[in-house]
Amino acid sequence: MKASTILSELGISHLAEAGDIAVHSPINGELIGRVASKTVAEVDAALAKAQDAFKVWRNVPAPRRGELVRLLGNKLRERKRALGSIITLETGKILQEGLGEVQEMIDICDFAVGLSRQLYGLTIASERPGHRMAETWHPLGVCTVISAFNFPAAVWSWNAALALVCGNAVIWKPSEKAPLTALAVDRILHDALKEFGEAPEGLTCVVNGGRDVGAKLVSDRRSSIVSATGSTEMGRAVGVEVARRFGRSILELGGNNAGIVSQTADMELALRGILFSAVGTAGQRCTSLRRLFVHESVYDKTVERLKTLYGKVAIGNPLEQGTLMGPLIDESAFNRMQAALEQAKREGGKVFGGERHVVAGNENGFYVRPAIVEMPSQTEIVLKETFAPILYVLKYSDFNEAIEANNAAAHGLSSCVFTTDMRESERFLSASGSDCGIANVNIGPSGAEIGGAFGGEKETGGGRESGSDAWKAYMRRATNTVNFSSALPLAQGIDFNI
Ligand code: UN1
Repeated sequence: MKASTILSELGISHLAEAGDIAVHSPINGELIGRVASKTVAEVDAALAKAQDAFKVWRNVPAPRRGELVRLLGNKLRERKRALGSIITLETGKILQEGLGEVQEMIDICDFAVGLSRQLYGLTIASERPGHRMAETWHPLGVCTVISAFNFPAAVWSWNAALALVCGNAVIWKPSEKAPLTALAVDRILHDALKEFGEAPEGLTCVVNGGRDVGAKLVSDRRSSIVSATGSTEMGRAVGVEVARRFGRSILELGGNNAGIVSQTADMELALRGILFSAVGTAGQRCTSLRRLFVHESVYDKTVERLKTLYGKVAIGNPLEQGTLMGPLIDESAFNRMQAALEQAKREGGKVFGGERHVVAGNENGFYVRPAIVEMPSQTEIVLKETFAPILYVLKYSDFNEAIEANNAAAHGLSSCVFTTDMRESERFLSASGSDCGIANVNIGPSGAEIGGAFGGEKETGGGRESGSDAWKAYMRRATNTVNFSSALPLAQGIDFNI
């Protein structure tokens, strides 16, 4: 499959011709497009336009706003294959996962359409006679979405689908490593907007660019909501900047996700779960499994079987059927992985795999064998998130100790336990169990459905996106008290008469 064919099928070849951002496919290093960065002045203009659009959009009834998102979902269904392919070309994830990412977009559109008729507020019993209390949810303003390379389309859609039905305008700053996917999605959205026919101009836009573009968006008060996905380092800077002006931020940062394999685990199921979450997407999901605590009685068997499975993983061109693991995003990701493995060795680790894997015809891609590293304890490197297919495996003897080990990481995104012992699973999910935003039983930590709130605690940033009541972060709440009596009783029984 040629990049130019996919780009023209998506109608963006003319947009991917000239500009300062060169896009190389991680599959083979080939230059597949060039995209122009916006200037700070252009970002300023986009913010002004988005704010004007918001002022119109907030008065469009929410179910009508849902219609735009319904049309977007339909267009995504039609373009699923082409969009999934450009995601694969640009990120190196296997086509199954590229298509899965588009499916995730379709799912959140469906969710948001339903939500557009369910932006419910509470009615509240007033303590005063002849009074009614209620809360109403209103649109907030411009929602700026900053997305990462590894989910270059789905993360935008979790935010945009919700933000749009909630009555906000949306500005998107994609990763510099995946600007073509963003242009393709923007093109599809443009078709939906055209068919919808009555959305204000400037309601949505893509602003490609580097740090200056990001900094402008983050510091400008017109970005009422900043939803940022990426590293903890980036999130720390964004969070502080947004807080400085009392804006609202939704942070979805890294994860150093763990799994526990109990002596009662269904081993076949556990092995499949571990493999998908540690090796899938070449370990480049924020939910990837990175630390595994195995009960001492099943430790040797688990490690041995994992090594056998790892040896069978088909590594290669992610566009080819049968491939389970594509390349890392770029050379620096490869270097970071190698440095982590070196440090693990220095810290007493026994490394299996992890070396560069040459794929014939794609010699410029950074393919690796996934690594299993047996560690004596949670050393410095184990407690660091390395965005690569490295699985640190450790032994435990007591379940409480395993929970503590799970919670020892600075991040708190996702976690899981493989067990058939109900006491263990319930303990893991309880208040004194996993401290993560996602805690699973007999499922790996990655591959969440959109229906649940997605995000995590501690250095993961605390934000929630996607399902459940995550929509509330995209709206402002007003508490209304209406007095329909002819008296004016004060709350708390205060007497204030002259
Ligand atoms: C991410 O890696 O940024 O739960 C998001 C998952 C996917 C989303 C991952 N649904 O693995």
